[in-house]
Amino acid sequence: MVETQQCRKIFISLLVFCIFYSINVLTVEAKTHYHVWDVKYTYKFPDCYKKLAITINGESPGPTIYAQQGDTVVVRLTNTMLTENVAVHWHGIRQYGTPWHDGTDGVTQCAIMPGETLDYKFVVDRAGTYLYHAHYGMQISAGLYGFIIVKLPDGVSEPFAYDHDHTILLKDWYHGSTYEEAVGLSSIPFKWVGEPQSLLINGRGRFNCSAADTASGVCNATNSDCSPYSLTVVPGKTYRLRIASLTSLSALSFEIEGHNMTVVEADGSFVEPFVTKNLYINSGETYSVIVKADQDSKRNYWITTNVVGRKPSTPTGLGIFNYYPNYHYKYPTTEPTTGPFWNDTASKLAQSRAIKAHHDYVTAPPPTSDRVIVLLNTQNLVNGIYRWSLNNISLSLPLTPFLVSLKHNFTDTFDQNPPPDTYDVENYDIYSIAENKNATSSNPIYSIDFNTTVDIILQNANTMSNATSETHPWHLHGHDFWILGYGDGKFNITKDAKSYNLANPIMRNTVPLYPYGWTALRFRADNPGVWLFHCHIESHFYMGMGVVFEAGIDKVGTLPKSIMGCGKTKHMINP
Ligand SMILES: *[C@@H]1O[C@H](CO)[C@@H](O)[C@H](O)[C@H]1NC(C)=O
Ligand SMILES: *[C@@H]1O[C@H](CO)[C@@H](O)[C@H](O)[C@H]1NC(C)=O
Ligand SMILES: *[C@@H]1O[C@H](CO)[C@@H](O)[C@H](O)[C@H]1NC(C)=O
Ligand SMILES: *[C@@H]1O[C@H](CO)[C@@H](O)[C@H](O)[C@H]1NC(C)=O
Ligand SMILES: *[C@@H]1O[C@H](CO)[C@@H](O)[C@H](O)[C@H]1NC(C)=O
Ligand SMILES: *[C@@H]1O[C@H](CO)[C@@H](O)[C@H](O)[C@H]1NC(C)=O
Ligand SMILES: *[C@@H]1O[C@H](CO)[C@@H](O)[C@H](O)[C@H]1NC(C)=O
Ligand SMILES: *[C@@H]1O[C@H](CO)[C@@H](O)[C@H](O)[C@H]1NC(C)=O
Ligand SMILES: *[C@@H]1O[C@H](CO)[C@@H](O)[C@H](O)[C@H]1NC(C)=O
Ligand SMILES: *[C@@H]1O[C@H](CO)[C@@H](O)[C@H](O)[C@H]1NC(C)=O
Ligand SMILES: [Cu+2]
Repeated sequence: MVETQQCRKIFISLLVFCIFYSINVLTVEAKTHYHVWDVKYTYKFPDCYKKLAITINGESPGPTIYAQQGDTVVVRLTNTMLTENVAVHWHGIRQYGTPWHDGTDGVTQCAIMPGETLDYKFVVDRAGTYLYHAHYGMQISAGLYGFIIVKLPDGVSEPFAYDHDHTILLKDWYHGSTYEEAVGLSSIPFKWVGEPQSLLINGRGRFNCSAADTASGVCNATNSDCSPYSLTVVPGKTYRLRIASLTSLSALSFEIEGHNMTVVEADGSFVEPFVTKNLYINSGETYSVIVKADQDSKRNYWITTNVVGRKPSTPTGLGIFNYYPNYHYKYPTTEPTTGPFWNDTASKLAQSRAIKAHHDYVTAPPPTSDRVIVLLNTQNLVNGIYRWSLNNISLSLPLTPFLVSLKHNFTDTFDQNPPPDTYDVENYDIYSIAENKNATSSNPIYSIDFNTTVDIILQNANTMSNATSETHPWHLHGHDFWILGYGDGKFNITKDAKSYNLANPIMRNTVPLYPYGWTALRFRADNPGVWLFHCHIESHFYMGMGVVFEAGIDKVGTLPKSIMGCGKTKHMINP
């Protein structure tokens, strides 16, 4: 009875919603795509091991959003989790004109509370391969993630040819709860999340169930959730594979046994094509590669993904590259490929450097910048808690979202002292154990003059453990940046700025910072709003590894009330 009433209620609201938006559609040329999402916890067996996953309409990964350049996407998201907020970020979508729908808890909105609904609405202004994922707590780890695929306008084609287009989403998977992980990270003594139990390819992996777990039903090797991902190919055909990673921690290498791939797209930009045996991919990055089904078609081949950058203790993630008409679950008789050495930073750096803008699609960066911000990445202790900091400041999100505070001139909701543009470059030894253990946990912002050009130098250093420096994939909201260069050791502006690639740098939204190295970026602050720039390793961001940029706040339109309701915005919504 209760169920029937609920169904009717949902159906009626859906109908009203569709009619309402259909009227809107008639007045514009571009299409509008409506999605109705129910976000809730569901028992899943992605690697055969039972886990409560956050699902969208029952699925993890969630449904792929398809659209064409210039279209509008509307997602009506209802939070059906009983005790947990949620916010969803549209990763790679710049949100021109709709900075309030970037989906970043504490930065651009108040999180959606249990039982509440929010309509996200934004234009996908550029073709390419993008993502969506939770941006609240550590919910990516719990499985709230998926693809956004934006096609080119009719009659326009890519600078490469293919017969078929497929998506491959990579994920590391933990059996523990995200609550336990989050509490461990902020406890004394510190408890690290550790290496993941499995690697998933399109949400599917395989954990080696123990007899006891099988007997108790916690692990079930015959559950259909964990049947392997199998990509069926027709001999002689050419495939575009859109490969993306939304790992919580792991950097990965991806390969298809016996097949090379040609890299052609990165984060929505066309790449000057290059051939490789394996693709390195960090959390938050997307690529398109071209693969030809041109090998012996009497057998199948392994699709494999491995942890790189950290000493792995996670088994290889496996899928099947299936030549038609072989049985799609026929395992190759060969040993799965093991990928490159996990510690081969030189080959990762070489591949990063090989990624340049396609010669017909170069967008030249401004030749100089108006401001240089150098961000020293360190691990610190704040009141005895392990944190990550940038120039001694570890980001703690405010109760009131920055966007609302800035638009409404609140000065008591976040730290008003501007954060430093650099660190003590002369005296800081990036190779020794971090000494400035006592960093500050705070939430100041970098205010950028609208439409000026900013260089960001990410400077890596030793962590609080001896002889250790980690890889951090940095992601910028609201913009693409030009990648001007990567280097080893300490960045020296007089020397290293001379080696910048200003001729054909790729534009991306995510870039790795390698151990003991630096990465230089340039972007134009031409998107009015407040934008997060952060390490895409979920636990690192949770531990404060991010900064916030503001530009052109006076050009931001009236904020919708739907993003309010928390902190000082409570009084701003009418009951
Ligand atoms: C799975 O675990 C069992 C022990 O529980 C071990 O004997 C076996 O070799 C493992 N299989 C694989 C493929 O790792
Ligand atoms: C394992 O999963 C299969 C398929 O879903 C199901 O039929 C079977 O009952 C499950 N086994 C256990 C022990 O739960
Ligand atoms: C892959 O590329 C390498 C280097 O270009 C080449 O030596 C190798 O033969 C290629 N392999 C296949 C299967 O095409
Ligand atoms: C990588 O680690 C292996 C051992 O796992 C070691 O033999 C090798 O020297 C290391 N390579 C580099 C480049 O550090
Ligand atoms: C905030 O301050 C700016 C500049 O002083 C002013 O133009 C604007 O009207 C103020 N906004 C509000 C909501 O008070
Ligand atoms: C960071 O803290 C250290 C140690 O307290 C200090 O020497 C250094 O000047 C600080 N750096 C910045 C950018 O504030
Ligand atoms: C840490 O720094 C804060 C100010 O940032 C200061 O109040 C506190 O006393 C320092 N603690 C230690 C142990 O140095
Ligand atoms: C930003 O500056 C560039 C170069 O001066 C100019 O072409 C562009 O129109 C400006 N954009 C905005 C939004 O003001
Ligand atoms: C730190 O590691 C280096 C290289 O492994 C080693 O030579 C040195 O003795 C270590 N120092 C400490 C304090 O453990
Ligand atoms: C930076 O490079 C310049 C030019 O190579 C050199 O003169 C200077 O000493 C370097 N600075 C540092 C701090 O290494
Ligand atoms: Cu990081």
